[in-house]
Amino acid sequence: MGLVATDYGIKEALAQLGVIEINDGSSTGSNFFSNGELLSSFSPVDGKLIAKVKTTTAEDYENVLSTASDAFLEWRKVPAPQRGEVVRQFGDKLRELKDPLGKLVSYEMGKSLQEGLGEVQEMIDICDFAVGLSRQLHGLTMHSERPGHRMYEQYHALGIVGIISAFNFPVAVWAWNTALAWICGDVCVWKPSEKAPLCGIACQNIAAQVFKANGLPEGISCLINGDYKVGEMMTSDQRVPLVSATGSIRMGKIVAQKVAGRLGKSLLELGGNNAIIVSPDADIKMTIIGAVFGAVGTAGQRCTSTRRLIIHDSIYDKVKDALVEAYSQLRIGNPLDENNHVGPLIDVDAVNMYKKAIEEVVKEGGNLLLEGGVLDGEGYESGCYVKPAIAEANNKFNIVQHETFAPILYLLKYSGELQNAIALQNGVVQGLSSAIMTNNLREAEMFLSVAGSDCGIANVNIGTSGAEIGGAFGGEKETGGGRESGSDAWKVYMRRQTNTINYTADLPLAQGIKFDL
Ligand code: UN1
Repeated sequence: MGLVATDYGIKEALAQLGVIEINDGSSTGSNFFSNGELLSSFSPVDGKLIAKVKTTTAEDYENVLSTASDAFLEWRKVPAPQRGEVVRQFGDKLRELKDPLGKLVSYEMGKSLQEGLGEVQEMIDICDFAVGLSRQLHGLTMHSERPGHRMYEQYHALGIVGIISAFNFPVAVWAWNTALAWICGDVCVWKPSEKAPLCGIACQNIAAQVFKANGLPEGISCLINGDYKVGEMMTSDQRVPLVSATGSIRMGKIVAQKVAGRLGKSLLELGGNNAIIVSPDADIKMTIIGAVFGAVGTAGQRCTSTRRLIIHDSIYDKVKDALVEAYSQLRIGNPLDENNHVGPLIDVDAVNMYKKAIEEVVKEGGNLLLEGGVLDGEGYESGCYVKPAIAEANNKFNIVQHETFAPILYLLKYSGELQNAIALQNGVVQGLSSAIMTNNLREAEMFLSVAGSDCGIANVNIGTSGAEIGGAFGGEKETGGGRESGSDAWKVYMRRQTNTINYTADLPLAQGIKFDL
């Protein structure tokens, strides 16, 4: 079966993105060395096979690595602001191709078209950020304790950066990594999720065009495909000094141990279990908007999705009723149709996990306010569309402690002081995103203080998802501790060197040591 022709213009989008079908039944694009078994990409939107791509064998991987290594030797010599110029052009290409790429994201992954376009916008934004940064890779200077000496530090390119990304942000997370890594002088080898391989090929093609137009080797950007075994080739490879991995906590623990075992660096963006605290001083209307988007946006498949609402008992019933009412307005269906709010889950496995989580919460004593369920019938043929669920639950429930990548929201009640809500919010192993809805300055500041949220992201009067690229993105505890995207996250993509220069004719030793011959 060939590339699927649908009403949504996917075939045209794939053509615009240079994803082509070749006569052996696979689809390919630029710089694609893979010759392994075919991997099928099905759309959760309509269950149809979109295309097949070849996976990367051990031999292919060796080719990729030597291409990347050669490209690095050239790329690292290009001055950083000129690397920034190339990233600027890459951002411009993304602007040009925003529509087809956003559409492909939506069709291959299942998020709404608006969110697909928003994801491409995140790519564009990180490119702009990286362009500015390419003139700001600053190190510090220090005063030496020795006369006639100068001390300073500089940042050098690290080498090959391995990127393992997840299906839920099939293009943006790659861009957060590559845009920074490229201006830092690194080259990237990317293993996209096996659930969204066409997004990978499309992005690779865009990067390849830009490198080619600048007379630069395409190996600055490399693509490998397949399941976790392909990722393992990078985690155990000494030639890859940094592995940036986004995905589950289970996956992250394996990657971290493998990379640490060879004393490499890893940057981990793992699961979240994000809560919004709703204080008695919350604006209820804002709370409902933030909570609903956080819980059902991307069908609850963001690592920043809102999983728990921690509501003060004095307003609990009011919030609960408003929430149930808001959920009744949600339209579930084809994400390419802009009238719908909630698209499908990524695949039937995800649907099964959603069903299991709902069973679990009931078994543990939870009370379903909206019991969810899988939709069938016209438009729902893929079997991946589910109804968002809400359950009154307890933070101690095993299922509440776990991240289920689905639109299931747990309501938790607190009474008395804000500190009680903060204890619940922090009472999970994950530490990605958190929020408080309050108009009380004391509560807001307390939530942000050292005794407040223990997460990497803590918001006031905003939901848990939808972080901007300008801030460092990532979380604490089992979320993995990594920081990507904005602020000074670039530093992890470089190696720091401390330089001391003696411009005298003497050789005094530090720490006052005398060693006269
Ligand atoms: C993710 O789900 O892996 O903050 C990333 C957000 C997005 C990124 C999410 N900007 O929701």
